Amino acid sequence: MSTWNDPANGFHPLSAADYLPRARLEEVQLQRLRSTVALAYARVEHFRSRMDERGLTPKDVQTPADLARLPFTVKADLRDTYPFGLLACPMEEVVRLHASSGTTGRPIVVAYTQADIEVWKEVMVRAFASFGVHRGDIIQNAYGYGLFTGGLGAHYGAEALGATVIPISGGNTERQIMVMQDFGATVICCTPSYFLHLVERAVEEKIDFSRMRVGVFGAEPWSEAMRQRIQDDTGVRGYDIYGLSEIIGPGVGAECVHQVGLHLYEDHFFPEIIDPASGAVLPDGSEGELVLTTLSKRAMPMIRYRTRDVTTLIAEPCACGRTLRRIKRIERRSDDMFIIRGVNVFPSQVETALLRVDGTLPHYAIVLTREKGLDDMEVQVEVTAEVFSDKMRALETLHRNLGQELERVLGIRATVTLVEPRTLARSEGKAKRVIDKRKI
Ligand code: DLL
Repeated sequence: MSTWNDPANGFHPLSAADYLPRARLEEVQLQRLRSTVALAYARVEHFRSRMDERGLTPKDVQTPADLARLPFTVKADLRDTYPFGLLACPMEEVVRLHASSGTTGRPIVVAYTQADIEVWKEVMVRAFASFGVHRGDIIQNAYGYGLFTGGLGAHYGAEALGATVIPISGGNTERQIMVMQDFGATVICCTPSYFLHLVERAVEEKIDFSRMRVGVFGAEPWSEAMRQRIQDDTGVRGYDIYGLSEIIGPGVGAECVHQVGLHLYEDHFFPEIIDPASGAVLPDGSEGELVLTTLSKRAMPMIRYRTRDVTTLIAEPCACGRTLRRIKRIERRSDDMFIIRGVNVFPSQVETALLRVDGTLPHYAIVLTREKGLDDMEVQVEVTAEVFSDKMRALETLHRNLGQELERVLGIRATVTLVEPRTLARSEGKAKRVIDKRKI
């Protein structure tokens, strides 16, 4: 069905799956949904026991509406089954592992069979094609390579598209700018905030952006104002790409050239929008939390995964002719996770790190700032009265230990500020830990 790799498609490979009549798409979805539920029930103890508790078997899922009878899966389920408890295939069939932040000290792990990698490649090719990226393009892939899904996800898609990939990974701004110029990159893949930082530096150094056409921006929220700034200042058209490790990585959905919402690859991922408080499924057009069920994943099928990303499903047809429904850009989450330099951070992870170090109190505040496009995170933490009254050396040791522990848990550096006892605000009810001063 998918023709993205058919040479007869010519310069702009487009996938037939993007344009399926809705009725046909829904048939494909239903068939894949039923086999996913059957696979999860047969092979994954966690899903089987959750369904058994409700007296459900895979036969109870006959229509997409029946999906709402199944329990949700949440990040904590991946933590509790760490590392391989949700695998639906023998380990020998797993060809790749990735990981993402958990809510405490441990990451969550995701696994792929070769067939899963093929699906991932396919959706990434479809995303690149919908941005007008093609064979002949030179793609500077500045998403991080490694356990993060961004680097390798974009890489495999870009290669399968037939484009030239520069696997530069994240960071090292000087080198990014040099490569951008000397290799003549026409496309860049990175977080939108990092691109802003690159632009700031490049403008200072009078770098010419005229060869670069397209930016593939995702992994963190960004605004329409930010897109306009990028497009006006550089002439690079910025496209939004969405995804999450638990579902596959980048390529769950992507904009088309009209830039009016992200088309979801509904033949591989089944979306629902729910009320985050009650869990009730909401109709198209309502704002709520996006819940996704994978339709073709084999190593780690995911049933009704609560993404915590808040958006709206748009069913109206798009001018591009794709029949895939769209989601509005994701501006916020229904939990307290924030993203800094592309890394997901939960305040509970910060707390885990702080509590591992003696001499601190569980009172802290996290201040996020953005200077010249570069995000910074400051952790203000109250010290105990004994440490406070003690010698400078004790404070310095504490300061260093906190910095090291935070970096160990989060994988990124933070500025640590020690403050006097009883100086940070206490809140009644749910504590507000994060002070986000980043503008756009
Ligand atoms: O960020 C995958 C990715 C890589 C997407 C590169 C796009 C480009 P995780 O590290 O698991 O995976 O983080 C997933 O990041 O639940 C959202 O909260 C946020 N996020 C991802 N894309 C967007 C976007 C990758 N386009 C979490 N807009 C998700 C807003 C995004 N938030």
